[in-house]
Amino acid sequence: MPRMQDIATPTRTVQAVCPHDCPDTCALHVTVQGAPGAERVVRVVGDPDHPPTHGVLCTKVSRYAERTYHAGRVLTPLKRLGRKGEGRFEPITWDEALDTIAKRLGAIAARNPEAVLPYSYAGTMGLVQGDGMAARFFHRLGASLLDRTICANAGGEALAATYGGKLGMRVEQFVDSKLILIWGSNPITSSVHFWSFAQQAKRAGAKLICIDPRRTETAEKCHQHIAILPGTDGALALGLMHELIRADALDHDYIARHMDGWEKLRDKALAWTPERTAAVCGITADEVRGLARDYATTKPAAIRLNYGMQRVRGGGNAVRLVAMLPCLIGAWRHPAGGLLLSASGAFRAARRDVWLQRPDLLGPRRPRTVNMSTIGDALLHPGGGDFGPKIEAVVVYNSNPVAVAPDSGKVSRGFAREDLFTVVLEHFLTDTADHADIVLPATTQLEHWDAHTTYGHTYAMLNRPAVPPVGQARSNAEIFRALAARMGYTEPCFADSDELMALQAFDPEHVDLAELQARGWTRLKLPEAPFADGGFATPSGKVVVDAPGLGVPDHVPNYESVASAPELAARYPLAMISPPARHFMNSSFANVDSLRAAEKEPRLEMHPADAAARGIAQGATVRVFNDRGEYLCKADLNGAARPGVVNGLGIWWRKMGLGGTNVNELTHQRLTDIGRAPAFYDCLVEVEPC
Ligand SMILES: Nc1nc2c(c(=O)[nH]1)N[C@H]1C(S)=C(S)[C@@H](COP(=O)(O)OP(=O)(O)OC[C@H]3O[C@@H](n4cnc5c(=O)[nH]c(N)nc54)[C@H](O)[C@@H]3O)O[C@H]1N2
Ligand SMILES: Nc1nc2c(c(=O)[nH]1)N[C@H]1C(S)=C(S)[C@@H](COP(=O)(O)OP(=O)(O)OC[C@H]3O[C@@H](n4cnc5c(=O)[nH]c(N)nc54)[C@H](O)[C@@H]3O)O[C@H]1N2
Ligand code: SF4
Ligand SMILES: [Mo]
Repeated sequence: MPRMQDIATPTRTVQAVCPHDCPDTCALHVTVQGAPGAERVVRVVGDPDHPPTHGVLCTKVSRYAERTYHAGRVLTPLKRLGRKGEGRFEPITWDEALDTIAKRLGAIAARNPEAVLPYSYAGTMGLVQGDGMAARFFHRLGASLLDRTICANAGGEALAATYGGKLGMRVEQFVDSKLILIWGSNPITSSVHFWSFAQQAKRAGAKLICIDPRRTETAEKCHQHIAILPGTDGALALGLMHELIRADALDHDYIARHMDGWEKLRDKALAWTPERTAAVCGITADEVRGLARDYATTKPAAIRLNYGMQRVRGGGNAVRLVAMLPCLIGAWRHPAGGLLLSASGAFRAARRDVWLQRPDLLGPRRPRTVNMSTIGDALLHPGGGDFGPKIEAVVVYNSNPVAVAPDSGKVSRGFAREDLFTVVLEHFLTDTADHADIVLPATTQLEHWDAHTTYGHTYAMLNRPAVPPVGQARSNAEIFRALAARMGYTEPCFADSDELMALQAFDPEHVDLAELQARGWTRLKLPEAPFADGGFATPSGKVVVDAPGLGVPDHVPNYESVASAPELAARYPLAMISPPARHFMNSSFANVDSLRAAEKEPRLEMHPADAAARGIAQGATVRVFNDRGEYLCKADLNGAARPGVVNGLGIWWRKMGLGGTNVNELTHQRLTDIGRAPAFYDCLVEVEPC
């Protein structure tokens, strides 16, 4: 907000990028005001010239100044005073903080560097403040590697097994689609710019169909909503194939030239009649037939898949099956046909990962890999056997695992271990930071350099710092650079500045660096219709049906569902999904008052019949529980939940929850069929009034 004395002060605008784990990766214009050295951000708006995001921001990031100048911002290094988790700290100097950390990590690494674990995800998706200098540091140390599976790995590896990479339609092309299946995706919440393209298509006559267990705000605005049971998308895809075969709606020429092994899948699909499909998916046979008819006859047909459908046991197989549908009808022939889950593979050649991350600093060492999705079990492991050494130190940046990782009762017990040395680089005292021995104040996107790729469009992006660091904050890269110096690492790469790393993050062969620096963004040179004539990124150039090590895809039922686990369902009969809250970004923004006010309070959407059977009224406080734990929240009978399914919206900070837990107290650590990812939406619970 402008202060009175600044009203007359001239402003300037800085070109920036939204850092969040959102497919849209908006270009930002940051307005700065004040004398040099004392500048403040007064406004954050979208860049109207950036084609995929055209000047519009979501509510969350238009409040970015509020987040940056939040009273709860960590402004100095902190040392823990109370018990782990209590959140009591005292300020210390940077020297004391860095010396303490270097001494502890050095001592552990002298015994076995694999006992040190870096833990990070996509608090920022930047190439510099993500795994740039941090990766160099941990490679040089020889720390354990982290398997970054928590979000997109089931779908990502499934797509790679099918198309050869995370590749798909150009998002701008959806405006010309005539049928759009919005499948496991709630773009009004999670990708507003895709939604605006879909709206344009709708105005031009396209039909929009949403396939989602929840009646989302997006489902409300589509022509049709098919409310399938969680974890049954693979069955629905097979049922659609059955109908495409039966109606002979297949593009035989496209299949013959660009698919490898269709016959093997064809036999499987023939067993999935509309009746069988409907029974598994919890919908009607007419819905299956109608959807197949629309998909076979409306051209061009496009599928916007998102990661919602792959957070179940069979999520990888389901994505493989859905990804084959556009090949069967030759939808890829048209630029506005095909499928988009993630386009991040388009940047593979453009980003200079090896230079940024320097895996060569490992030398001959081959550290073990720890899966971030099972961090609860990993921290509680006594060490030994296949696991390797007990984890003695964790360095967390860009992530809030105590809130976001599954089975969080175990995660918080792991982080509460008195013998664990924990360092957290953060903006705020999150649930995870509360467990730290040392908290280090990190800069936000408005205070540091970065370079960005994205998974929702195909522009390379550059973020310039708008203001100097707030308080004593330092960028992640600056912190790891300083730690490297304390540890005595003398390789010249530890002297690279943030600015140099951001400006050199892309390969000039693939990215127009002059345009990137001048405008803040530049489009990758890619074909309008990527697979119009095949050319998939697989070794054969064809879509792979029978993938090495994976076989022919099939419907894989949930670990936990009424159909697949009847004994468990006798005690816990409701399937719970926990999709994103509109005003939060995972657990980020849960502490921004205006956004939390918009979300009101932790809630569980229930179907009125499921609520009535349990004596639960609208707004009542309920106890949601299973063998793993309990979560207290408010029942919301708003019409969004289908019978048998409850929706626990958003990842609230545990300490804001009525009972000190959040929805992940109920989720488990079993992994998906492909990609070693969490099955957050594969979860049975019971609910009672409280
Ligand atoms: N506002 C907001 N935006 C976000 C996020 C956020 O937390 N808040 N998170 C960001 C992140 S980290 C990511 S990875 C992206 C994408 O994150 P996604 O989680 O893919 O986000 P959504 O687009 O909300 O889509 C998920 C949808 O899938 C539905 N769903 C759940 N289970 C199933 C199922 O078994 N089958 C089907 N068909 N649907 C199912 C849910 O009800 C939900 O509507 O969004 C990003 N954008
Ligand atoms: N039940 C359930 N659980 C889920 C999901 C779900 O749908 N349901 N979604 C899952 C998904 S898709 C994802 S991606 C994960 C997300 O999990 P996380 O990646 O952990 O995401 P956030 O909760 O947003 O936490 C990011 C943290 O990074 C910090 N941060 C941001 N920028 C910087 C920076 O520049 N430097 C430093 N040091 N810190 C920074 C923020 O303040 C924030 O606390 O959660 C997963 N968990
Ligand atoms: S969170 Fe997504 S929609 Fe919002 S500003 Fe960032 S990139 Fe844009
Ligand atoms: Mo994610």
